[in-house]
Amino acid sequence: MRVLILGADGYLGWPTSMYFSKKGHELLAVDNYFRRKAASDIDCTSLVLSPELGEKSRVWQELTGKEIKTAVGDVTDYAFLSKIFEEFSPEVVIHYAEQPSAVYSMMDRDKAALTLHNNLMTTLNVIYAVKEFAPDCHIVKLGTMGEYGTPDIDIEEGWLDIEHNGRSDRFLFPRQAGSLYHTTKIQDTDMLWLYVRMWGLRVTDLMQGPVYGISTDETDLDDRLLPNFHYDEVFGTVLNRFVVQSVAGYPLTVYGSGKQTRGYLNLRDTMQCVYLSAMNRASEGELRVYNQMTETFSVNELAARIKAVGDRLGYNVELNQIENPRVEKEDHYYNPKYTGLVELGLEPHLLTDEVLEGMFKMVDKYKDKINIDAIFRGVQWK
Ligand code: USQ
Repeated sequence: MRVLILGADGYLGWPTSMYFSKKGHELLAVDNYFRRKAASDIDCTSLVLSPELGEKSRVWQELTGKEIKTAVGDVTDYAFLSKIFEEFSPEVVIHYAEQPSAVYSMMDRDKAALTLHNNLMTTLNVIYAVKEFAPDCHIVKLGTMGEYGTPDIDIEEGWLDIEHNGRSDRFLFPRQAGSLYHTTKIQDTDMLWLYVRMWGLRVTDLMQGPVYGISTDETDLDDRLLPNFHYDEVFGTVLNRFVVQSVAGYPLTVYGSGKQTRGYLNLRDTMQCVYLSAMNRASEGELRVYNQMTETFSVNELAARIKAVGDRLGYNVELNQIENPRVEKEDHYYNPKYTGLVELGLEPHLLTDEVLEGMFKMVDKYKDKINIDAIFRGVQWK
């Protein structure tokens, strides 16, 4: 398949590019290095600063003999994206080209505006480019479990059948986001659903929970192939942060009561989920939604698991319950369904002690690069 990956320099984008390439697909990996620049502007660069796309692709080819074509440019620039679609004619586009941090989107008005503009314009441009240049192309879009929020009812996989005054219909599951970033993902979904109905597009929307992990089979080949891995307050996800904090001897930053529960998944499973979605195309005129996660944990459960493994490895992990800088429910019901991707063939890599040990080992190699000041700055959401 001709596979176009947008946002290919990111934590998920680069490992995904290698995953598809290894399986023999023709890849075009695109990025504008937004996250590298944004992170460096606020002094929180990745733990491992991987080479830029062209160099990573050269290393990949040297080690595997496989080619990943690359292009540097901004997906909000429709002329740039049109040219990419016209020349490459993708059969599937994996759309990761978004500002991915909830915290970043809540820092100030400029970052809120950038998040809104970037995320909505990239999605709109992908939709138009597909219609204009590759109408049969399947759009695989990364959404987030955070679109649903934490409602007091079970979370279905994308859709809800509602009976009202004796009649019934099927609607997108009610959404209520916890940040402006999460709101842009809801708006993306609404936009995709509109154009699925208008133009018969094929779309898969993946509602992903927080991802953890640093390596995949492909990154294991050479450290220059490692993904951009963030542990700072703005761009790092909680489990990755806790492992880095443990290695740095920084007490784990448990926000509020620590009872906040989310659906997590291993980086390796993101690869599988995206791949399975691409190989099993949505039908014409279908918006298919999967909840992309493999198990649920509260923050306290994660902290306890990491402390147990860290202490056994000799790190003497401490916990610090701090006032929650975010506005979120701390004690809530959480019961999402997530069977769709398993039905497609997902074989989950669950969070075992062995997985955590692997992460500790990897982070320890880069211990000297940890910037303590980036770990917690207390961005207030109020
Ligand atoms: N948390 C802590 N301490 C920390 C960091 C986070 O207690 O040091 C808590 C948060 O308050 C939250 C939970 O851990 O309750 C998860 O936070 P997170 O930073 O790992 O995840 P979040 O900000 O929600 O965003 C991440 C990704 C985003 C993705 C989302 C999935 O950055 O791209 O969409 O996870 S979800 O959380 O399901 O919305």
